[in-house]
Amino acid sequence: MPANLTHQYRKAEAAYRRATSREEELHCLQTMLREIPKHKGTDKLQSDLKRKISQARKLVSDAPRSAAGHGHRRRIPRQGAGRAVLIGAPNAGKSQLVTSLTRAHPEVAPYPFTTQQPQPAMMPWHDVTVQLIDTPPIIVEAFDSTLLDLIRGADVALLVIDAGEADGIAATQRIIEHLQQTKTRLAPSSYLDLDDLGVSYTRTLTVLNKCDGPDLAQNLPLLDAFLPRDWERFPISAATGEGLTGLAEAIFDALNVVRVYTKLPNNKEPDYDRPFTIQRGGTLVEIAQLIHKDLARDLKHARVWGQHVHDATTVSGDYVLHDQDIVELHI
Ligand SMILES: Nc1nc2c(ncn2[C@@H]2O[C@H](COP(=O)(O)OP(=O)(O)OP(=O)(O)O)[C@@H](O)[C@H]2O)c(=O)[nH]1
Ligand SMILES: [Mg+2]
Repeated sequence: MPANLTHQYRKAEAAYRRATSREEELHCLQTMLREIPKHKGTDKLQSDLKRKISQARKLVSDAPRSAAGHGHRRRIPRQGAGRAVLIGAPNAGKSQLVTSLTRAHPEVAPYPFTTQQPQPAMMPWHDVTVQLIDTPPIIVEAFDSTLLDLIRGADVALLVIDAGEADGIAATQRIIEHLQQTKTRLAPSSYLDLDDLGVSYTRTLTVLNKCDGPDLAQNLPLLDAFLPRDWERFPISAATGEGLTGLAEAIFDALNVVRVYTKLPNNKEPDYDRPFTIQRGGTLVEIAQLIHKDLARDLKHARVWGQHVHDATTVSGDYVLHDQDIVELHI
């Protein structure tokens, strides 16, 4: 894989994975082609992108206006610093986990197929929120492919497993294997397959739920038999709350964003209540764009406070931001 794909390319790639219309897909592919470093190592990727762009152009121009989007995608607007989708076998405890991490009250019941529709809820984490999406259970024999768009478009998937039950673990194995046959797969990190740009991998945290029960230790070898070691595991109990602080932190980390506080030149303190979040590796100009496009155009410099710089260091638009930097923008 070409190692030197830039932040701008990665950003367009992430946007492509969560695009909800053909037009948006086309736009992201064009950005990816523009941003890809042009050298021998990326020749194949460049030609794949060109092919995908011409396919996407055709789809956009062929589709009647009203059907320009993917008709089947039920859109849940993105909110907060990022999106995590909870997936898993029936009765694994997905809805209980959403209940414990948010203020929402999805139905939780001791029988399968309780959740019928994807439902968003917001998880507070320090000074930001993260969107969690509870989903209906996955049964591979009756797989609902609309779930694939949610998995593909999420920043992170939480694969919730009833680790107290051998059946729950076996069902999870079938889910992973089933997804492996589709173009939307689970993996320890998120990326598009460079050999086939249609295949998307979503970063996955494996959540071993119901660890309050007695059977976790004896079930672990069942998990080891198919779950690769580099898939991060989080033993938790959604019912008692055990392990949830660490899980919430891992969810935020997996979003791969940084929080940035802005401050007006005349104010002593920044606005701590509403940090901006941008993808890790993003620059000062991106923050200016989020505030106003004119600000990005007119930006002269900024002063930055944070753990990685001396207080009030003067920086230019290409300064790469760190988590919890405070910036004072000057035009
Ligand atoms: N002991 C124990 N029970 C749990 C835990 N989490 C969930 N449960 C129970 O497991 C059952 C199923 O929980 P749900 O949250 O409804 O499971 P789900 O994965 O949303 O189920 P579907 O919507 O059918 O896919 C309920 O009886 C919960 O009380 C846990 O950590 N420990
Ligand atoms: Mg449920």
